[in-house]
Amino acid sequence: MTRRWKQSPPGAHWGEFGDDDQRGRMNLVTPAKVLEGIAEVRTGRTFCLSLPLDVPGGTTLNPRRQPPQRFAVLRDGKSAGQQGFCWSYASEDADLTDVVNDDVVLMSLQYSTQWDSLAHVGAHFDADGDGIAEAVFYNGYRAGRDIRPGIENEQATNAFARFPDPQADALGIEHLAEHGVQGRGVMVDLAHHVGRVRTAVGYDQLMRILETDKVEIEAGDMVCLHTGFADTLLAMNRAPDLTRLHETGSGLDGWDQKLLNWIVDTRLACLLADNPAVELVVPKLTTPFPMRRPRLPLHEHCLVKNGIHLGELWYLTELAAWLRANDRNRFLLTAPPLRLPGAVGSPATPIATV
Ligand code: UVW
Repeated sequence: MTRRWKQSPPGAHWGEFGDDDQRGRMNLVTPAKVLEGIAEVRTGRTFCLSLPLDVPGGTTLNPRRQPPQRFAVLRDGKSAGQQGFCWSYASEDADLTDVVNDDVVLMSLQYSTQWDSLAHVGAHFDADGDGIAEAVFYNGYRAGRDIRPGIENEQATNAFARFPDPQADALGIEHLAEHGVQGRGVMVDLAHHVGRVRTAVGYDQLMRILETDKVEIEAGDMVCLHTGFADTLLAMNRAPDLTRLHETGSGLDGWDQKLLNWIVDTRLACLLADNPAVELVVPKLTTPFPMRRPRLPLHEHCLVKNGIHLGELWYLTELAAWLRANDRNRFLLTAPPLRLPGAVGSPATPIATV
C-alpha cells in the first residue's frame, strides 16, 4: 500500500490537499486571504485574545492539564533569589555591568489559551482495510508509527515526568507555526444571542445568528465563536467554580450532522472558541449506547477527518463587544502557535487588529 489508507472514515476528506499534507484547511489561508485580513484594519487597534496563561487556575477544569510552574535558571549552582540579587556577568569579569534573569516554565501546552494540532485527537478506524480498527489521525497518519505516545515511567514522582517523550513525527504543531497563521478572522457572537447558558448550538440556530448579524463566512476564513465562557472563568480569578462553569456558555453541537456538513461546505480554515472544546461536551452517558462513538464528535470531524485545527479557551469578549459596537464582524487575525517540533498542542497569544 503506497497510500497511508485504503479507506477513509465517513465524512472525511483525506487527500484533499495531497496524501502527505499535514496542514489541512489552513492551506486555504493563502497570501490573498492575508491581504483580505489586512483590508479589515482600519483603526490599528489591537486586542490580545489570550487569557493569562495561568488561567483557569488549578486542575479542576481539566485534571490532566497542569498549570505553569516557573523556575529561575541556576547560575553558578544557585538561583538569583538564593544569591539575593540578579546574576551578573561581573562574576566572570568584575568590569562587566550587565545583570541577568532567565527562567524555565513547566506546563501543559494545552492548559490555557491554546491550539490543538492535527496530532491532538485521532480515532479508531480500519484505514488499511484489514478488518481491524487502528488508531489513525488526519490523512491516515498512525498512532505508534507517526505519532508516538509517551512511555509511562511509573517511578516518576511528578505528573509531568510520568509520560516522557511523546513525539508527533507527523502533524505536530510546528506545521501550523510554519504557516504563520495570519489572515481574516470572523466573529460569531453566540453569547449575544444565546446568553451565557449551557446550549448546544446546532445548524439551524447558527444560521439564524449568522443571518441576524449579517455574518458571511468564506473559504479560508478563521472563525471565532464567542460564548463568554473565558470571561466568566477569568472573573473567577484562578479558583474555577466547576458547577457554575458547566452551566455557563454555549458550544457547537458536534452531533448535528447538518452543522458538520456546513463546516466542510463553507471551507472555513479553522474554528476557534473561548470555551474549552469548541463543541459542548456531553457528560458521560449513563444509559448504554449501542454503538462505538467518539466522546468529542466535533474534534473527530474537524481534526481527524477534515484537517481543521481547533483553538480553545481564547479570550474573545472585548473584541466581540468592540466589533458589535462598530457594526463589524471581520478583523485581521495573527495567531501563530509555538514552533515546537513534535508537540501536539501549543499555548497561543493571538492578536486581532481592527
Ligand atoms: C480533549 O480534552 C481531548 O481535548 P480538548 O482540550 O481539545 O477539548
